[in-house]
Amino acid sequence: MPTPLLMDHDGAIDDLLSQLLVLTMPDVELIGVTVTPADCFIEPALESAYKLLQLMGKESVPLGRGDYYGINAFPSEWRARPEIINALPMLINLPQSPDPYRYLSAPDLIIDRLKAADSPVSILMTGPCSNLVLALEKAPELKAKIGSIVWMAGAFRTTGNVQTFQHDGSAEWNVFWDPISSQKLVSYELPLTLIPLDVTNHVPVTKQFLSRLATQIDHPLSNLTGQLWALTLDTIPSYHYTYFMWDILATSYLAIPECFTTEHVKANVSTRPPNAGQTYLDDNGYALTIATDVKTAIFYEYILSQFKR
Ligand code: AGV
Ligand code: CA
Repeated sequence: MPTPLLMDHDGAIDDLLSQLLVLTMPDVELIGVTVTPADCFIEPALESAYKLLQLMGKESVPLGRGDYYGINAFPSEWRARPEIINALPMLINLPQSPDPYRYLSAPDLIIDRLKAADSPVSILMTGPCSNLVLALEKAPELKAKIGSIVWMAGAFRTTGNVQTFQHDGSAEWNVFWDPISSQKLVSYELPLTLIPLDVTNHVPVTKQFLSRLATQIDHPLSNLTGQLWALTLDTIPSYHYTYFMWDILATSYLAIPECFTTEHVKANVSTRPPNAGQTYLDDNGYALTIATDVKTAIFYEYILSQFKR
């Protein structure tokens, strides 16, 4: 029996790549996708999410619309990038997607799907965690329906990737967007595994990887994902950032957990300047698991083989 999975993502290119990757996994049954308006604008991101479901023959998977906006907005230049995706040749002529304002709100879809589940649900988050926290505040009894949570978030023994005013650079963006919800989620002590920058720093999007992917171009998924990844190479501002396989690595954890080194820690989240959104180890904090290392060669091979289907 495949594990039921709820995915919440925030519409950036690697989030959409992650949604595709989930749809290639035989042991996972996607029971809902919710989108957070963080690293995206919500309407084009929901359209992309729907198109990718269509492409994989899974348009029956329900989508939920994130209506809650976090505390610290992502730069608009990043949020606008995914618009290009809907115009790619493999996606532009798919049947029109539904009006995004007809979808359930994201927390309501999460509640609905958890309620309906008759076995423990896995949750994958590749953006901020606000939708899940809103759902669990509204229906706390549904925590019992959650089997595990995997979240691309945080930075523990490495620097963060937020560079902005009133900030010391220690936070990772998915946590920084809504530090209050992040702190709440950690405080619930659910079976939570974070895939932080400590481990995603090991997996940049490399030309070598893209070149190998391009040799499989006869497979439509390799063709499309190769184009999506190519769009990430001019990430803004390029002198600061490399595009990493942040969300893709977190998603892979569902399928190849044995390739990761993990550690059980106690940790907490700061909600105030100068380090709002910093995730830090703290003996008086909350129990959670963090990934600290990954067998990178096996990981890249796994991605190449999934997109060869
Ligand atoms: O902090 C990593 C998270 C991941 O979920 N996102 C991108 C991934 O989807 C935010 C982010 C950090 N640096 C970025 C980001 C960049 N240069 N461009 C777009 N998003
Ligand atoms: Ca993301």
